[in-house]
Amino acid sequence: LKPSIVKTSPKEGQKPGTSGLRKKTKVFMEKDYLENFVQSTFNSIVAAGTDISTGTLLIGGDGRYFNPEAIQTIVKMAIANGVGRVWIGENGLLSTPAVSAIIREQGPTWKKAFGAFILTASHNPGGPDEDFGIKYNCENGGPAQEFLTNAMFDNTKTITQYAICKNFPTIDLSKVGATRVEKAGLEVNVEVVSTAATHLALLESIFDFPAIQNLLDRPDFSMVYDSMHGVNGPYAREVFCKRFGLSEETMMNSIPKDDFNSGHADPNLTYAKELVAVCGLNKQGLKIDMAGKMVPDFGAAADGDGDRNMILGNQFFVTPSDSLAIIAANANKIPFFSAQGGLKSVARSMPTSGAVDLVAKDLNLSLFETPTGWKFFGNLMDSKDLFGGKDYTPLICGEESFGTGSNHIREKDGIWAVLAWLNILAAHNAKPNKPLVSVEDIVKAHWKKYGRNYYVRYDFEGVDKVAATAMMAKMGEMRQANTGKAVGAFTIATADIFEYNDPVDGSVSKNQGVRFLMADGSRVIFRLSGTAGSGATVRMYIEKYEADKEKLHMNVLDAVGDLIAVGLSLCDIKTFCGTETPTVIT
Ligand code: VG1
Ligand code: CO
Repeated sequence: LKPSIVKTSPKEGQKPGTSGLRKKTKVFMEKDYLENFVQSTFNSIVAAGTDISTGTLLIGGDGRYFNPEAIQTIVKMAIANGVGRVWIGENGLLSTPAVSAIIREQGPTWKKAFGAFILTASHNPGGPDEDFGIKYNCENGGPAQEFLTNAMFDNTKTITQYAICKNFPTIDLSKVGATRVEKAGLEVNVEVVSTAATHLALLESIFDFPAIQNLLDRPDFSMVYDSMHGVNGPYAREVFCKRFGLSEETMMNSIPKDDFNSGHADPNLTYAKELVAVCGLNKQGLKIDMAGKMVPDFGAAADGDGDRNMILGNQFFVTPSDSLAIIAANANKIPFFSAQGGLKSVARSMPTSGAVDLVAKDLNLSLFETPTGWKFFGNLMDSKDLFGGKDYTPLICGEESFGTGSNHIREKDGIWAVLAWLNILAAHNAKPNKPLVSVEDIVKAHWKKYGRNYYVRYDFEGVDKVAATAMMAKMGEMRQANTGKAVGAFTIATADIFEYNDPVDGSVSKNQGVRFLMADGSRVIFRLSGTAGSGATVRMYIEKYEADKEKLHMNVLDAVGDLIAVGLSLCDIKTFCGTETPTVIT
């Protein structure tokens, strides 16, 4: 077990983005590419004071192509770097929320994980010609904070060598159990662990499972859950088939595949088209003629790594921003929150609609607006422990990009959101012998009370990075000139570049997107994606609030059509990037 020291040289562009480092799989397969990043991570966490010798390192991924090979490499490097114990998810699989749950699980010191490598590019397609990714999560179960990802990036720019135990045996990832190897009198433990149990136990402690069981047992209620051939399948079966006794038919695409069956495991109206059709909708979220065919009362989908969710009712689409607001408004029906004296705070990423703000105001909750990406929610969740801060928990967080969760872990949690909706539905249907209160009923009642935040996001994928960067810079430069200007039927009250001052640790994150805040409360926001494996993706977020009770049930694109036109002219994407036709609308 003698570590080899291998000479290497820096690789371009190893800066972790919104959620880890994502590149084409072939780039990750190049000589030393993965090794450099892993070594830089070890160097950075050790420099930051992490004791890697006494705790456990967790490794798992979403099952995409190159996942097993990457795991074997990381194990050999972990041992060479002095990690005492390694846990690997069975078959190399671990969903992102399960990783977070396992890291946070309390146990004897050696059982407590100090961190994890998650091998995922999340919703990006997988396969030899698609994307791969790697992300490091810390002891709190959340993605590494910016100071650490910056340190990793700096390390990748100066790296000269890495350590690897080339002769460490290849681990059989399909066999749960331990491999122990003596190393200079020390025992090195590598253990393949079965993965769903910890997460399931946590979920069971959060939700009212008996009430959900009653709902699922109703003859007039049916559901489907599309795991899109990502890592979510085994977890969904564990909860819904094994625990709740539903039939296999409720599980769509639940076998993980290394290329997601050539699909795009992104739960939205465009990519989850199989589920969307089963639930009686088209990709605009409009009802289609089902010719008398049975439609499920509840539909859900997950992304590649199981942290995203899409919620559908019977021929009804719930936008992620509305879903966040409605879960927050109904949090008292979920035991996790009611047992702690009620929900205390809500947080949303900046581009997420203000629907949850209205709930926060109504229920007197603290409200936080953070940059895009889950790592910013972590500090709020840990506020009590950090810098002697105020306790903002229990807290519910969400993003417009189909991510929702709470402080039960430090990642967004797809299956949590699904169970939250089922718990809320169960509570609304607690009285026996009454017609089913549907997803649609709950959403419409919410709009009636709070008004509706019409919302749409346009993605322009695969545009030229230089052109897109210039477009963003131009809007940034023009912000003062634009403020006060009338555009179409709107007046720009403020044009600015969003910057976040973390209320817990005082850190500042600059340049988090250009905002046009209109005098009537409407918003147009632009960002460049931080998860694109190559090229650039421009995101345009459009939001318009409607309080008029007569106008709550419009087609979204009709409701915000004029604001979309304003957005397209404000950014002038046609001139900069040569297109104004989005590749995806969500
Ligand atoms: C996107 C989403 C963001 C999400 C991130 C990671 O980032 O917009 O809300 O947190 O993906 O989600 P970006 O920078 O491309 O806009 V996942 O499920 O891909 O880990
Ligand atoms: Co994801």
